[in-house]
Amino acid sequence: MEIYLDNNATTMVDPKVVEAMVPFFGQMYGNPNSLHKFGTQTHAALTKAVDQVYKALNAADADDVIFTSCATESNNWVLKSVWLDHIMHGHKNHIVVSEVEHPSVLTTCRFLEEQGVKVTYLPVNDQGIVEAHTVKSFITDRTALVSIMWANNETGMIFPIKEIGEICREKGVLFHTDAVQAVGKIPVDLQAVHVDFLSFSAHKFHGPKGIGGLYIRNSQALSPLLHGGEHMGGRRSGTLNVPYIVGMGLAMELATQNMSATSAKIRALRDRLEDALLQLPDVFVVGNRANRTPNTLLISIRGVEGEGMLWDLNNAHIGASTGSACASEDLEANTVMLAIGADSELAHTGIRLSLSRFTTEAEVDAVIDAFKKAVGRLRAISSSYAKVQPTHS
Ligand code: C6P
Repeated sequence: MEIYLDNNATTMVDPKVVEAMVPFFGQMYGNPNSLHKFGTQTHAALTKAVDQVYKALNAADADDVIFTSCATESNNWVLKSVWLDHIMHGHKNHIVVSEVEHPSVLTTCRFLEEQGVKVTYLPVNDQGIVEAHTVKSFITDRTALVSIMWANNETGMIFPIKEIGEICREKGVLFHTDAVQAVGKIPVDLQAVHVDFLSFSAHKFHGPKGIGGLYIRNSQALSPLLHGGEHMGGRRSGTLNVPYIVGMGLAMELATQNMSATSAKIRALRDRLEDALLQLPDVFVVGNRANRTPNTLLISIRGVEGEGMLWDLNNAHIGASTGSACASEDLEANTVMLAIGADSELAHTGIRLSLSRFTTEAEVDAVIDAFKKAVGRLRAISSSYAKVQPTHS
């Protein structure tokens, strides 16, 4: 049995989504901007997908949703265009983000710092989230943008987006949220929160890779990142990727319908896994599970190097990760664990287990067994754990 517990890195495309996409590669390949029959066919499919996305997010208007190639593009677009529109050509000079944002936000901020922008990286509390009052205390009259993720990709911890949005509204500061790990996992209702920009990515909710989007409240002005033709009203040029957009529309609809029942099932499996692993000595889970996305668990096992654990799990046909997939080759300590104050040794032991609606109870039980065996084997050869072991033997 092959078991995939790395769904925060990417997900399997739902077979129903694949089926819906296939005709748009072969039979219906027209450019949706063309006026002939080939174009009108795909244009209709595009309109349906826009509808599926804006309804799933409860956006006020379909024109507020723009398709991009991925969330990395959406995040770059917001940060760089706010810099262009409000910092280079305005009187503001400051952006506020959390220190645990995804690299697509943090690396863009480093680039903007090189251009002279002042960036504040907000600290997180021991739960790994930024508190709303912290955001408030760092906003100045020169702050152009606050960008805080809705849910963290490594811990699953959910940030107080509603409160932060209210603070930004009161202060007259633009608010962006990277909702990549929230959309499709927890309710995201754009009329219940004050958010100016929101990024999402289809491959996190059983849609295809290489397609995402940016919600722009009231279609407000934001300079394009890609200049060109009149696609998406000239806001994001480039011929529209119809098969992928069709796939994302359906994937979002499937992920958000019956969400409470689906997430209750995923949560029950995640909690079963977490409870079983917490029986082991010297094991810690980051963040209170009530305020976490239902599918995520970041566990730290004293004395067990994360990479060693991944090796053993991989040999047991289980796919997991030590954290963000885009940082997994550098063998660095888990950055979120360091941010919440874990020592460097512990921060090298983090393992992220992320479930999906396709995860089964049998798979969870097999992971529990494999995990226990791996912990026993790896601790037996761990010199650092040997020092603490007498208290547990
Ligand atoms: N996180 C992870 O293993 P793309 O791939 O560009 O559509 O999404 C980037 C991205 C942006 N924000 C958050 C919060 C994310 O989690 C991701 C992708 C993966 O955690 C791959 S690094």
